[in-house]
Amino acid sequence: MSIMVKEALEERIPFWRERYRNLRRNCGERTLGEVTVDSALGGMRGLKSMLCDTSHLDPESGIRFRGYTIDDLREQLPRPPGAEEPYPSGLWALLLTGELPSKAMVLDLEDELRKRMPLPQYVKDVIKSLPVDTHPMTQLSAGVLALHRESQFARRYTVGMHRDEHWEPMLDDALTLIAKLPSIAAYIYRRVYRSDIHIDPRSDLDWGANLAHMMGIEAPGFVELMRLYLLLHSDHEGGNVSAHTNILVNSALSSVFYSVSAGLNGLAGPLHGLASQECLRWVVKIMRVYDGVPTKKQVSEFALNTLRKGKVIPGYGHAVLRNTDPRYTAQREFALKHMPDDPLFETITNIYEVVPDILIAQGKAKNPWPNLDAHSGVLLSHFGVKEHDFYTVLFGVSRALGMTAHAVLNRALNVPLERPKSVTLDWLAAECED
Ligand code: HAX
Repeated sequence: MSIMVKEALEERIPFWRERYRNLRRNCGERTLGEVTVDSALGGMRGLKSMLCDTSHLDPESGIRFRGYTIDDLREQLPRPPGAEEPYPSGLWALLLTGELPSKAMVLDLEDELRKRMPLPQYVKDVIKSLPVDTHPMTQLSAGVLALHRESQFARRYTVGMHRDEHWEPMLDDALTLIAKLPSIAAYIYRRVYRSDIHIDPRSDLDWGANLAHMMGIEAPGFVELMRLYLLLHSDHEGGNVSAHTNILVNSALSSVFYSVSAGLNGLAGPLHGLASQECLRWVVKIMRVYDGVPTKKQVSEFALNTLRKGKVIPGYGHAVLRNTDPRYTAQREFALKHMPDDPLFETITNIYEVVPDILIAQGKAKNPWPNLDAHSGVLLSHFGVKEHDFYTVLFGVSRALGMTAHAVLNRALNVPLERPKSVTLDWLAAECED
């Protein structure tokens, strides 16, 4: 493998390693914050206790990918000829290398991904061995796990490899996984919802466009949506459930196939990535109950009823964000351009105007504003992907860009095994009595 992304990493890794070593050597004892009883009991919210260089989440303004906003990237990343949205693979190159890639670097990466795209038969067989009504996220996670057979990292580790070389086969595996993910996702889609009739990738299409093609969704605009979607869902710092799970598992020197599969299992939870399917279900249900686009009063009635039943409003709230998610806003801009009159879009606009006030009045959610999952399903549904159970699979394909970048970079820095200290309730009670 000799590709430009690898060369860029080879050039930058010595600098990053020195910085990492110096920080540990010179500031290792510096305190970054307090660990409170609430940290231990409340899901470690806000605890600054891990490294993630690919993106940073500001509670007010949202995500920055290597310092760039979503708008920056939509403007500055290379695009396929005539396309509105950039190559998602360009975003991956940015996450990995820390610098905006040239068009030549992205095309080089696209070539490498294209070569590795075909799916081995045994992966299809593993997926096929599951009952067809198995949740698509289970099928995705199983398919990714099965790919561990391809792991160059595992092979070289068994033979014996210096730890400073770990990142190279990790990158090789990351390329294999990212290349094959659209094929796995499309295989599941066609298996479950399209009579098990499959579509081969095309050699003239980029990674994002091939996903749309292999799913068989020909609606104009869907390819652009896929490129935007794959960019927006890719990375959200290191502490969210999927990213953190991947980092934790990878810290044991498990391959990216093991660690990303584990991360995907976290993404499959309704408080995380499954919120995208839950959200669209909720929207469709309101429209069914009120026979079309609901008025704001009807949305309010419906939302209050959801809360009364002790459920959350899907797509609203966030563990870190304290404002409307810019990923929601980017999708809203896309909808205003491509589907302003779609009744689903009108409905979520009414929801956006009503739900934050309801959550504020309820006084529990720290963030009453929408996250990206509040919008994504409406866009997918507009272009014909109406199978809600599948939405988190697309999220997973995108999130793997971030997860694999974390794995490669943490191996480059030789970040050690994660092993926080747990405490018992008795220990905490005794501590609090002092
Ligand atoms: N509807 C109703 N209640 C909500 C709420 C919502 N959308 N969001 C938060 N709350 C409640 C919490 O359930 C919690 O209630 P209790 O005190 O009774 O336990 C309280 O408000 C405080 O929660 P918080 O501190 O504001 O939120 P957390 O950091 O604990 O949780 C969540 C963040 C995203 C899980 C939460 O806001 C939620 O459940 N939202 C709905 C599901 C959702 O949209 N998930 C996707 C998030 C984005 C993401 O990761 N995508 O992959």
